[in-house]
Amino acid sequence: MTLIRVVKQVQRKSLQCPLLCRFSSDSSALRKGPECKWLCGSSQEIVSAVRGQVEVRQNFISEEEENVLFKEVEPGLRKKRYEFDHWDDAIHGYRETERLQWGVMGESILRRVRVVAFPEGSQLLGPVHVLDLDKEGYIKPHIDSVKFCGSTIAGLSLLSDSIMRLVPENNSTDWVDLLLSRRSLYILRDDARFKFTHEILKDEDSFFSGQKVPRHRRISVICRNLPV
Ligand SMILES: O=C(O)CCC(=O)C(=O)O
Repeated sequence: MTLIRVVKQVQRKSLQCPLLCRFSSDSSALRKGPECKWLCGSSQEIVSAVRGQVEVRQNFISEEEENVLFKEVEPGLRKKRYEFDHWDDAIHGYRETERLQWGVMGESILRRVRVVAFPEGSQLLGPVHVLDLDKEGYIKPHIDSVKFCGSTIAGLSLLSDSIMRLVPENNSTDWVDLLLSRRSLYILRDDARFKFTHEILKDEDSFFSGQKVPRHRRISVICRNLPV
């Protein structure tokens, strides 16, 4: 995994504790916001800090489009084994590939991603990164390499819901959770991408606002821009 630099792996208390999630469900400010369906955090301040720099577009692709992308990437992934044993890897239980050429429908989905996610004129990393997480797999807290990736990361989630957690690099007690529903598109920009670690929680820790979010096998299709 060349694109990811693990910056820290912090031992944090189990954050599925309903008390810690109460903030999101009790806050009338958040309850009124459209993003409350997919954004919660340890405090109002931390949620405000990422607002505008994180976005989840639920149902960004249809079931048919999910199937098209799955059929494109599955044959290549199937040739590889899930990797579990590298203790120092940022990812546990994964296989991955990169894809430059897509079929007509795949290409048109990716065009839509590029239009909504990246600043106009942004130079994009050519190959699209495809990451297949086993049901037991998870991604540890990391910040993507600033050498290889620019200000924006955009990913489609196939096959499973999951929780992406962001933690400020300089304060590991605060956190923000994004509910990445199956077929959604998430976008991380600027400080949310540079100053927060991000991770995908393992199934046993996968809760949103106190509600269990079962994590199955999950494939993400991730686009990035280049550093300026
Ligand atoms: O699977 C995902 O959507 C997240 C991937 C990730 O953390 C990364 O590529 O930096």
